[in-house]
Amino acid sequence: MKLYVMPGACSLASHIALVWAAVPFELAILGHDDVGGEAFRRINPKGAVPTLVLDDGLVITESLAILDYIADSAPAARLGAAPGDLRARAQLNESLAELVSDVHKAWAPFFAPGRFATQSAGEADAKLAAYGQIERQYARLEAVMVGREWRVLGHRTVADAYLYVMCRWKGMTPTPLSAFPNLAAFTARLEADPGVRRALAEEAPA
Ligand SMILES: N[C@@H](CCC(=O)N[C@@H](CS)C(=O)NCC(=O)O)C(=O)O
Repeated sequence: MKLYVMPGACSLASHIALVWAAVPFELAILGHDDVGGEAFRRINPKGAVPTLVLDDGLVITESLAILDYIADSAPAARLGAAPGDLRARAQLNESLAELVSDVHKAWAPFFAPGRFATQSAGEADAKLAAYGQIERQYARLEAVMVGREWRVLGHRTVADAYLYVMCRWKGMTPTPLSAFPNLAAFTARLEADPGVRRALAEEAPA
């Protein structure tokens, strides 16, 4: 299978998950222009990463679907719920849905303020409003992580890969991640993880 990513983007979570899953994959590293370009839109018309293309040609988009697929394809790696454990699956999906929707989307006015203002003068305000939304999301995640090593299920899952990426992004806002000690400790643990280190190295510019 082939995973399309942009360095440091939300696609890093799928990249980490594939490394943890220990399944063979090819990595395609794209820049912003490639992601929005015509050639890539023929693969994923949404022009977004992550995009996973299976060996039989099936294209899977959306982090939640990709992470779920990776977890299910490598049961031995225990990155998801145990087969048939509906309660655990619901908990995992709940945490993933919250990360890919509420948390990721809180960043939208930060990354693309122009989409949230009708005049360029409003863009700075859109960004400021984003900080408020972002703080609320991270305060909630911080509370969830009190006394927990992993985001959900009591063991490492694909949700940890995504939470890690969201924690990395926090450094781009006025309030640093260190203001959230449980998230900072989680991030430090993941930064020491060999799979995370490999994925980061693979995405680092040559
Ligand atoms: N709903 C999608 C969102 C994917 C998304 O927004 N990806 C961003 C990177 S984090 C992207 O590809 N943006 C296009 C660009 O920046 O050109 C998912 O969860 O996978």
